[in-house]
Amino acid sequence: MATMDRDALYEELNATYFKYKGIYFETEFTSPEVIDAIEHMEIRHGDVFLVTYPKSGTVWTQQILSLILNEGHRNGAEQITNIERAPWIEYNIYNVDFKSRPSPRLFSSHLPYYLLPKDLRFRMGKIIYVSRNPKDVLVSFYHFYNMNPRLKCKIDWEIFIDLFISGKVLSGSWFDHVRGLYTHKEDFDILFLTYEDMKKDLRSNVLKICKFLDISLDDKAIDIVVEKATFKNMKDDSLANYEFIPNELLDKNKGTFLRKGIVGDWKNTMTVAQSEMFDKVFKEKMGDLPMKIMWELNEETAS
Ligand code: PPS
Repeated sequence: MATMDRDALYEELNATYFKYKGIYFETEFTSPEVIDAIEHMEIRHGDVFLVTYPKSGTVWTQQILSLILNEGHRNGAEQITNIERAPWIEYNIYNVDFKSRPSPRLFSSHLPYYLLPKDLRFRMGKIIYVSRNPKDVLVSFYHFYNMNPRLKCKIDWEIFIDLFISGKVLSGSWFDHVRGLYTHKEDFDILFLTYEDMKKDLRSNVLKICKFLDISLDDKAIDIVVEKATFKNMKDDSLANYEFIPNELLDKNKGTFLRKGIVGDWKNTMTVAQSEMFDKVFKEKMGDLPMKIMWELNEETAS
């Protein structure tokens, strides 16, 4: 497949995505009206919102939350995909009727803090925010963009780095997204998790989620959640891994949604110069926050 030059790519991106309130969205699956309506979405006590920047472990956490919240899912009795269990509020592609869903409702969103339902700011529902080190997000996002059947040419890696750093990608800037939720955390009932910590010790993160949601599961049930949420088991489980999504939405001839699932894959893709440039940008944009980023992990000691 041919690689696109910068101008051709910008033209194609403009045709595929639209920018609204500072954020890029997929034209085909949402609209400014949908985004505006979200602000007034009625929130119930007990609602759980999984909020992430793309490629940060959303589907992984959807799987974990589905397993925690639904015993039927845990024992395999319910053949319901994660996308139906935890529908996207900004991309409701299956037209799920949010109002008729029984509590506790589970939703997913890549929206920045300022576009989330207003009631969340009054601590009506709970937010679980998962972040991932931005170099791995960048690499994962790059592969994901190249699985988008609506983009006709392969995107150049160097150009994609620029787009990512300047926030000209779906869901906007990683830096703004993470900073936004982090610096407004007092407004929300929120639990922060990281992809890397989940890789390091999945069980303790499952327990953390249960505690936050005030759900008590016995050891056996926790073991099942952990087992069904490993990378390997999710990859083999078509309900968990988005394999059911048609190629018109995500071209699986060009890759798999559950790609590598590791910490530190950026080292296989970024040059030393690209990594150093990224470190500089990271320091400028995030240096004032007391955030610790795990850039790599010894996978042998991980769960
Ligand atoms: S999306 O499109 O924004 O919803 O993508 P998202 O689900 O947030 O992120 C996709 C990446 O998460 C990896 N993934 C996992 N890693 C470890 N363990 C499990 N169980 C798991 N499930 C999904 C997935 O492989 C993507 O990362 P990369 O680096 O591309 O492999």
